[in-house]
Amino acid sequence: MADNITLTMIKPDAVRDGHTGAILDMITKAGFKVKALKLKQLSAEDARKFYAVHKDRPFYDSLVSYMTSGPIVAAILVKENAVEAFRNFIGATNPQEAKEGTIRKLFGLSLESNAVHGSDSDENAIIEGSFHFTPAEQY
Ligand code: IDP
Ligand code: MG
Repeated sequence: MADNITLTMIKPDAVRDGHTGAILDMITKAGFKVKALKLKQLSAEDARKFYAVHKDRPFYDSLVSYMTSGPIVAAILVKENAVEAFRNFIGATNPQEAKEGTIRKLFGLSLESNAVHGSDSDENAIIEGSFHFTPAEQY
C-alpha cells in the first residue's frame, strides 16, 4: 500500500513543558518520516480556522485559547496508513482513556491539554498539511 500523510501538532503544554524532543523521538522511532516541521505561534484566527469543525461545541473558545497559549510544533508525517497508525500511536483524545505507552497517556494533562494533534482522515491530513506548510516547506 502507498504511503500516506498525517498532520500532527505538538500542543502548547507539551512544547512549554519541554517534551518536544521526546515526542519527536517516539514518532520517528515508530517509523513515521518527517516531511515538514516547524515551531509556530498560532493566532486566534489560525486556531479558530484549524478547529472550525468544532465551532459549535461548548469547548471551542477554550480550545482556541489553549492552542494559542504558546508555540506549537507542526509536522507532516509519512507512513503507510499514516492517519490511523498515528491515531493509534497517540492514543484516545482523553489521556485518562489512552492506552499505556501512547503519547497522550505519557504527556497529556487533561482532555483539552492532550499533548498532540493527529488528523482524522486522509482528506483532512492534506487540508491540515497545507494549512501549516507551503509546498516549498515540504520535503
Ligand atoms: P482529537 O484531537 O482526538 O481528534 P477532537 O474531538 O477532534 O479530538 O477534539 C479536538 C481537540 O479538542 C482535542 O484534541 C482536545 O484538545 C479538545 N477537546 C475535545 N473534546 C473536548 C472536551 O470535551 N472538552 C475540552 N476539550 C476537548
Ligand atoms: Mg479531531
